[in-house]
Amino acid sequence: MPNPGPRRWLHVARDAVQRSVRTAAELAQSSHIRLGVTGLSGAGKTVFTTAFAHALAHLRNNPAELALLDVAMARDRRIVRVALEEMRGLPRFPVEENVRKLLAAMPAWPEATHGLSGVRVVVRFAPRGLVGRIAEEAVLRIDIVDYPGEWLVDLPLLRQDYRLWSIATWNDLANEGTEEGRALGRAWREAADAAPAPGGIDRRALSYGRLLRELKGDRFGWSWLTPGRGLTWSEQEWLASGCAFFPLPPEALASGPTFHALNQRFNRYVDTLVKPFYRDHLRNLDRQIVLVDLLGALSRGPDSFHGMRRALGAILAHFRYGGGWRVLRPLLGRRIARVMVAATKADLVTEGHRPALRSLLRETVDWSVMEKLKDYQEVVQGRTHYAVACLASIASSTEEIGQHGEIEFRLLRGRAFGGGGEEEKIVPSPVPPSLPKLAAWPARGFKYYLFDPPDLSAYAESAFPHYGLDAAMRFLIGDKVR
Ligand SMILES: Nc1nc2c(ncn2[C@@H]2O[C@H](COP(=O)(O)OP(=O)(O)OP(=O)(O)O)[C@@H](O)[C@H]2O)c(=O)[nH]1
Ligand SMILES: [Mg+2]
Repeated sequence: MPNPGPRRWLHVARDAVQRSVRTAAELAQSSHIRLGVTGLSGAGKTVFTTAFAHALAHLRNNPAELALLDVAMARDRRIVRVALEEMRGLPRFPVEENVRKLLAAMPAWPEATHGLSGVRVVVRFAPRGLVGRIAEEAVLRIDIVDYPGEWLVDLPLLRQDYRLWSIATWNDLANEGTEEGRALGRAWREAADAAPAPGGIDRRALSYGRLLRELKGDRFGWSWLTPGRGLTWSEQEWLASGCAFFPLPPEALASGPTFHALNQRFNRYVDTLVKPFYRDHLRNLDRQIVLVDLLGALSRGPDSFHGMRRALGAILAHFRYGGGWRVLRPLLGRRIARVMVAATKADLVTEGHRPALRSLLRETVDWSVMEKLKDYQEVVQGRTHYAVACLASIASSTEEIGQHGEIEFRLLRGRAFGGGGEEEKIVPSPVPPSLPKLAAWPARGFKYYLFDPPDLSAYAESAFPHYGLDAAMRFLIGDKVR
């Protein structure tokens, strides 16, 4: 009788080799993406993240309807399963709760974000090609962090100290924006033209906070004023943080107890709030979508539009682009390999105006690469893939043809914003294809109207109606699901 010992040993060895080849193949095909969703407050980050996670979670259910990622992949049913998980150390981003509110009989947009939260979307799929023959399954993990847009505006503080910040802010309050906004800034400066005694610091901080709110509000929409938490926190939270600061007149920026106290508060704010936020959630991104609410800024007027442009420019200077090789990451840190810049809420204009929206976006974002994107919607520069797009994460309107006498025109139909479900028809303003100059702003302004979300009850198990979400997903993660 042959001795079974060596043969059994051979079987065990072969199984072990096969298993490790399979694991290596799965690992080679698996990836982990930190997807940065970047945008000022109200740009559409929370709606995007909700729609993105909801679409992926139901990718298996509606392959035909959704041209997401790679059509063949969905059609071949190669998506094995998708799960939404928490990210360690962060409260869970409430995808399900946001979806529930959107699916309700009286659907509602998610509320403005007040703190940090995160979600990990885990996509298990059957890889294609040689790897597919060896490995049964690969995994794509996508991490997204949501935060209040106001926190982004603080990034320039990382490169300033209190003295520099104070001089620049004091100056901007009187010289930026339109005359009406400036008048408000000047009035505050006149009332605050000397350093307060140490006992009056908190009172002055509160009055600066109120000025920020007024200038940030719909009337002016100055989105670049700092500190951002002065806007998102209540007055009590702001004072209790021990970080409530404000600018002093330049001649008061000498030593003295008030200057010293404000300097300390500024440093505490940057060290305990701005730096950790940047280090933990913004510095090490792999992919990024920059959401820009051009239509909202145009509607609010020139202060808002040009202020948004300025804030965006200062923020984007803090991200590191350049893609790069995985093996060099420990040495060089992560760099963003793919970035899409998208004009959000594109459903608030008719289709014919979206090319103008895209071209306005190219001029608004002050990157040299945007020039190349004039002719192409995607380019590669310095090992980073760039794309420019129009996006409606959730389309709230449908387009119709209206008639006035002999003349036909395009209009939008949707549920009036805050109108209890009432439908209305709207003709939005044309979109200016290039930067409107402050002095040449149209007298009646630009009018784009928000809608309430539409009836989404049919979409509990499938992606919401959208414009361009599939293209965004394909660009941002499609190459990782092969
Ligand atoms: N029509 C339409 N409206 C949208 C869309 N995305 C966002 N909105 C509108 O814009 C508002 C703000 O969107 P959010 O996603 O909350 O914005 P955010 O960037 O998270 O803002 P913060 O949390 O304040 O930083 C929503 O309440 C909607 O009214 C969209 O895809 N289509
Ligand atoms: Mg939000």
